[in-house]
Amino acid sequence: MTHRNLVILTGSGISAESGVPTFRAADGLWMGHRVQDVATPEAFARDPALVQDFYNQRRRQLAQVEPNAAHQALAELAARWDGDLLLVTQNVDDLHDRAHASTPPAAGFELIHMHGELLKAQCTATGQVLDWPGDLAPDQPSPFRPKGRLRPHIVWFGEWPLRMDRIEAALAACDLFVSIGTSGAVYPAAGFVQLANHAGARTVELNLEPSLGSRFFDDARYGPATEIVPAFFA
Ligand code: BJW
Repeated sequence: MTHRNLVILTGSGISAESGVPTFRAADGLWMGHRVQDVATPEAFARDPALVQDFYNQRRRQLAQVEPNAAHQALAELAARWDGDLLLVTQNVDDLHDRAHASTPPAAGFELIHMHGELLKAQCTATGQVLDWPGDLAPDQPSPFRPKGRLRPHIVWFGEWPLRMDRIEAALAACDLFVSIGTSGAVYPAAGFVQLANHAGARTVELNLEPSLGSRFFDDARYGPATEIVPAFFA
């Protein structure tokens, strides 16, 4: 069967071989902090210095990593895909963006960062988003009016992921859904496979090991993303 409407979901496993740690490796510890202690609105209210520092450090680390063969394989797929291709990433790094910048995609392509982007900041008063202006102080003033503070442009636990209407519409219309490098532990992304199944799509998991939702997929390939992603889309 020839597929035309493709939705790809990626998680931190696709960036692991670039040197970006996954979330649930090392017991969910991130530079000594439990992710749930820093990635919440409550944590930002309680200890903005800790939260801003956590994200400032992660932004700086991004400068030291590069897209890998899996990001590149998706960029090459997007360049030749003759249909709709929605790439939804849970990752807040910019490795997909960089891969697609060097291999421009065809017209039907769109990339959505559903959990936000490390290289952007958001005004707490207006919700406006701007490019990261450099390390953020705990009470970094926003340039927008009415004046708020700047926070990381990150979807924390309990907050609504971005562009969900667009993502759900694409899932309802897709005929192929491929999930890459995600554990299936965090909703709503973990439920996308069932929405795609409901739409009648073929569903495929590409991961290092079976995810929590592996039983919902029609098919799977297990191994490092830099090997199985280029092979699957060859
Ligand atoms: C490799 C590899 C290699 C490794 N090659 N593979 C329904 C049921 C239960 C709970 C909920 C529910 N609906 C909502 C919730 C609550 C919550 C949630 O899901 N909690 C769970 C913990 C249970 N969800 C939310 O709060 C979300 N919001 C929401 O639902 O809004 C609606 C709402 C609003 C208000 C009230 C109620 C509902 C928001 C979730 C935001 C997620 N944020 C994070 C942190 C971002 C900030 C940051 O980066 O600092 O996003 S959490 C973290 O997990 C991060 C990731 O994007 C996300 C997913 O993780 P991922 O990418 O899957 O990583 P890992 O580490 O888990 O897995 C890596 C995988 O790669 C593994 O399988 C490895 O094997 C594999 N791998 N090396 C290939 N080389």
